[in-house]
Amino acid sequence: MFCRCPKLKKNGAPFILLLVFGSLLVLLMVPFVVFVGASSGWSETYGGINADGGLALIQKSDGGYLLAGYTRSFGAGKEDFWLVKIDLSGNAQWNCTYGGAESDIAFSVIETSDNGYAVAGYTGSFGAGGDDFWLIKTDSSGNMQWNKTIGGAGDDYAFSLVETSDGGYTVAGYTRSYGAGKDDFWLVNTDSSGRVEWNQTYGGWDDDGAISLVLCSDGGYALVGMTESFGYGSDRDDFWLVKTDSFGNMEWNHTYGGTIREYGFCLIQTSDGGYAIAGYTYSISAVNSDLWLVKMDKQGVIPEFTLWMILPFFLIITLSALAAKKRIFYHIHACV
Ligand SMILES: [Ca+2]
Ligand SMILES: [Ca+2]
Ligand SMILES: [Ca+2]
Ligand SMILES: [Ca+2]
Repeated sequence: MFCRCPKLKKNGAPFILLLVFGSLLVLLMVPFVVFVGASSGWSETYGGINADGGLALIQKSDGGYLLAGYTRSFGAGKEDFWLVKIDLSGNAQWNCTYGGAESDIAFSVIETSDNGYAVAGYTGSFGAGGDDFWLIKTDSSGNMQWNKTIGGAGDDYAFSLVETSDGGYTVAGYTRSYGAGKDDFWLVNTDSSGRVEWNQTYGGWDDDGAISLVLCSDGGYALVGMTESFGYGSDRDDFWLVKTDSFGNMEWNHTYGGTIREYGFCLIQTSDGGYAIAGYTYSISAVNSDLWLVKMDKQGVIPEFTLWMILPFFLIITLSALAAKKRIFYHIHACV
């Protein structure tokens, strides 16, 4: 089955036991229910007997939530894309699976301007060979309106997507089918029906993988991930930030990292027009890896500790030294 929207069932227990213990619990927990009802917190699990996971979460304009990820419990085989719509109290309102016999995993979801959803990830069930980008468009109830595979003979993985101002979509990830060698950043733009309008690869001879994509305030794009082609090179992965214009032409790029491994996973454009990247670092950590947050300016530059910053301290120290020397001179002169 290609697309299913089954009803989620709670894991079963004998009805009588549930009735007895349920009644006792209700009596015992009345004070707690009143307390919990007054707060806005809750926790819920969603899934079946096999492995199921959430990889993306958005809050909807109506205040509910949409989870995207994968399910091995439901669907057509191995992992399938899984969307779960949740109300404000954590109740699953509907869920849909999308996929075929092989592994299909959703990494990113957005609510679209028509109140539907666009989902990006990869599919091993369909496409041109290996894994391919898989872009799915649904209505507001999760019913699939169209889907597109994008890729070549190698493995191609989509991790992030945005809706463009003309109602199209731009998807980022990495490709082994095209580019300069091994994995390359891959940025693909489509029209509102998922037809590819342009695509660009960025990378060198070694592995380069984009994870996060931002539609920038100037209409261009910023992508972040890791590179082994640039920076410290092979087996010493660095954060790699690539800035492009609105057609994916690279404007500038920067690597950030040290002599060991750094992976950049999350990217935002900050309110001052700069960028911030979160990921992890082995080079600049106490033990093992540390979370690493890097803030840079509009050109991707981390401001250095420049001379003008230390100039006031230098002047204060010099003047203090001169004043001290003068006091000593007067002291010696007075003693003679
Ligand atoms: Ca599948
Ligand atoms: Ca492929
Ligand atoms: Ca490469
Ligand atoms: Ca590194």
